[in-house]
Amino acid sequence: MRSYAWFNIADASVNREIVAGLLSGEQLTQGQNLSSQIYQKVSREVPPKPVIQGGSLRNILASSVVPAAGLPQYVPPSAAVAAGDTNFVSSSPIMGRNFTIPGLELEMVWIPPGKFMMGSPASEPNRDDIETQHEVTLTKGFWLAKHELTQKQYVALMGKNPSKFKGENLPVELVSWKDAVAFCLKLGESTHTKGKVPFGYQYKLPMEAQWEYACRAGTTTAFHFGASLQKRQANFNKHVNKTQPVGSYPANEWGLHDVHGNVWEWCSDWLGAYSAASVTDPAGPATGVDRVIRGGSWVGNAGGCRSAFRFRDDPDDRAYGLGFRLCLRAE
Ligand SMILES: [Ca+2]
Repeated sequence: MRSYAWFNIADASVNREIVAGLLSGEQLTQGQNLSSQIYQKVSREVPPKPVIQGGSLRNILASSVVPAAGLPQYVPPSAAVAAGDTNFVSSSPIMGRNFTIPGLELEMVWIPPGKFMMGSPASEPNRDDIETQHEVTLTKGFWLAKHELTQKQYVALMGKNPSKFKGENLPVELVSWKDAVAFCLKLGESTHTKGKVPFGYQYKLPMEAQWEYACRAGTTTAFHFGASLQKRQANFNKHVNKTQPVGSYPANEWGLHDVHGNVWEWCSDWLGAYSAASVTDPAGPATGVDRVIRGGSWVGNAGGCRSAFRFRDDPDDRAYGLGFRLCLRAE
């Protein structure tokens, strides 16, 4: 094991060596932690190794697929499986690493624990009163799908396609909250995933706070892109008048696509009022009438795509601008 002094996050060449050591299983000492922001910066230059041992990468976000000198080429799980590598561990979730759910080719992005300001400031244009800004701490990392769930993935597990706009890589829509929850439960019982998740973790819809935290990806502006939303950045406002294949627009800083627009995304929470006080791991009210939906859609305007914007729907309702994004998270 090597010790590392604290390092300057602006100097990626220094960090490259440190992260390369970490990826080889070495540990930070002296109680140091590599923050997600630092790792985000470095991980763009240093790819994760396809196989790691132990938990030394916990709380580190591994998202890069860019090769760097002296390190193994990152191999997508699907390619490794195709090459006969049945021990490819990235097909199972390891904390701190992205992984792909085999069978569905569903890419899951590790979201590190952290703290952020949920809601919108009073100065934000088009804000609603129910967006009271408050500090949220998320104590546990989780995985959120890189994309909205596609029709191909939904059909592979559920055997039917309810969507209005048909296409394998279009987001599934016309799914109720109960349909989305049923998908998560069934996935958790499938041979691809059963017994392969960290203790206490389950496939679920994201909590509203997790959704906004991941959508913001460290930003504080109305959109993760900045103060405004352009039609080249997201599918909204009927610019193309239908859903688009997932990933057609640029990702946010944490690698998530279409958190603004395309289809609304069900969250697990009942809609309720925010507290102005700081909260930890908020799961929403115990009871309610409508479930939270987030992120706007191809139909709606930019204001409804804001990171803080909260919308709602009856858990039995279905709409052709409403789908969901899979989450693997603790209770
Ligand atoms: Ca969306």
